[in-house]
Amino acid sequence: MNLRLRSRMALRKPGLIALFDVDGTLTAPRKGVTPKMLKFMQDLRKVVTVGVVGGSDLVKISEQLGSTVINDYDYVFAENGLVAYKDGKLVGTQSLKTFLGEDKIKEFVNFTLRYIADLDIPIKRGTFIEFRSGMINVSPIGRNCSQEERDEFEKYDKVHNIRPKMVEVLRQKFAHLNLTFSIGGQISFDAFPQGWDKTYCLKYLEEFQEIHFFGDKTYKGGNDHEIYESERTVGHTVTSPDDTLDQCTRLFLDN
Ligand code: M1P
Repeated sequence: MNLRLRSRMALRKPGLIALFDVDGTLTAPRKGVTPKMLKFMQDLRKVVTVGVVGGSDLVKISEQLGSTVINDYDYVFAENGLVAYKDGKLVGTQSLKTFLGEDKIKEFVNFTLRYIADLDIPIKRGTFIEFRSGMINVSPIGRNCSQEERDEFEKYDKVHNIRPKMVEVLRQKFAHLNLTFSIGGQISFDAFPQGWDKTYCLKYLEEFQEIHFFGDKTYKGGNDHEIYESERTVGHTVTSPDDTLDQCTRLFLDN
């Protein structure tokens, strides 16, 4: 960090952090950040500490927010904070493999793949299960569908409830694993142990008394709900990246 940046940051309001979800909050779903938002975040970082917390893994967050993301924000929490970076350095990871063990993971993967095999949806592609550090991501259409196919699936799912129905079946079948299922994006859902939702990242933010969280899926069942509701945060619901920009300007820059 250069000296000018360091001295500007010394003026930032202590004890306060602005924490942002990614899809629908900083960017359009699974799309790249706009130059306007990038510039805004740089300006905001001069007055408050900033962080991002996404459901996606770091590869996807970097595709969307840029390859320098871990240095562009004070905190970057991938996979809900199960993979955590502070000041560009990895400060913690959680392992689903260690937590659940291979047998339970295999049971889950086998059942889920069979369920998808029997699913009658218009198109299927590849990568139906993505195993991550702290969660399993399941996509009925397959993660390597095109953008157009992704948008079509999202529309189809809204009518036919493919994901909610599948989640209900898995929730019952794997009740003994105490998993949380979260539909955070367009084509998939995440499965992780209870408590490994976005509130998980708060354990890295003990030094902050005022944590402003901004997210679009703050409703019950959305993947921003728990952190939005947490008594440790001041929750803000946004409707788009532009709304994030407006709300933050009013809160942090207009005085
Ligand atoms: O917005 C967060 C979600 O983004 C992706 O969802 P999808 O590919 O379904 O649009 C995934 O990375 C998912 O894990 C994440 O929660």
